[in-house]
Amino acid sequence: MKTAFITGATSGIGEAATRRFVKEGWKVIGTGRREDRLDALAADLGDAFHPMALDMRHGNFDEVARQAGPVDLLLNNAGLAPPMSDLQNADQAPLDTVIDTNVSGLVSLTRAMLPGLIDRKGAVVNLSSVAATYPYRGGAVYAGSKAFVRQFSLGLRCDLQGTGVRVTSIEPGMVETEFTIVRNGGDQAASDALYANMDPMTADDIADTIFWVASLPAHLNINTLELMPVNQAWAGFAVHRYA
Ligand code: NDP
Ligand code: 8X3
Repeated sequence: MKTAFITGATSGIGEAATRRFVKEGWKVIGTGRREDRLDALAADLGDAFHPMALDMRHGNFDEVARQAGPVDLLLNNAGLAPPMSDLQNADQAPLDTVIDTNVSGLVSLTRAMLPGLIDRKGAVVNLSSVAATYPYRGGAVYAGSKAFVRQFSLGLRCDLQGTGVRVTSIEPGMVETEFTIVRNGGDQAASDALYANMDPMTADDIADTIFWVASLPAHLNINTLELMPVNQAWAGFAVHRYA
């Protein structure tokens, strides 16, 4: 039986991927901070699901890797965005949370899991974002964290050449999950407004894509994969005009 280690299994894309991989006969070790959600998943999914409470900001990642054992897939999905704000008006603490989670935790966990992934000739799938490539106002730290994830993924491919381990950066646009609720401090209405009347992608859309990437033949590596809802595209350049 193949094993996937999925961070952020308590919600959104990570939960959908957990359900998809279990349905396909994989064992899934799923992490997150909300233990009640991990317990609910365990009750629902049975023996194939192994919950592991983990805060990406301060995990003992060597111990996590020891407990997990070798895995066939590391899905680095846990992540979040700080409230939208120009940096000159932003509080520091939410920015630190994002960098510690999206960047530092992801690197530390990946480093610790690599020996087991090399043993299994497994795959690393990292959740980046279209924000890595297309900046927007108020999102500099989030975009920067996701640009790190993208470039880290490409660099990791170089380091792992010859090991058989594959690395993919998945870069979605708008997916309706708890992402925007979290970004807006729990404001469900703000999330509803963002995704209204535009058919956002679903967590299942991204889970299907991740499963497809993980199921490709061992000689084939998807380097980066960018997805958007049809109704999302790019804005033009912003031009400031003086009075
Ligand atoms: P959700 O908010 O629904 O899920 C985020 C997950 O990350 C939760 O399971 C949460 O678990 C976990 N998480 C957050 N912070 C931490 C932490 N410090 N330690 C451990 N786990 C943490 O959002 P999505 O499913 O949408 O997001 C998943 C990934 O996809 C993120 O990396 C996001 O940046 C990325 N993404 C999302 C897009 C979107 O439009 N939704 C688009 C592009 C990329 P818990 O709170 O229990 O710890
Ligand atoms: C978030 C994607 O398009 O909502 O990673 O900014 S988007």
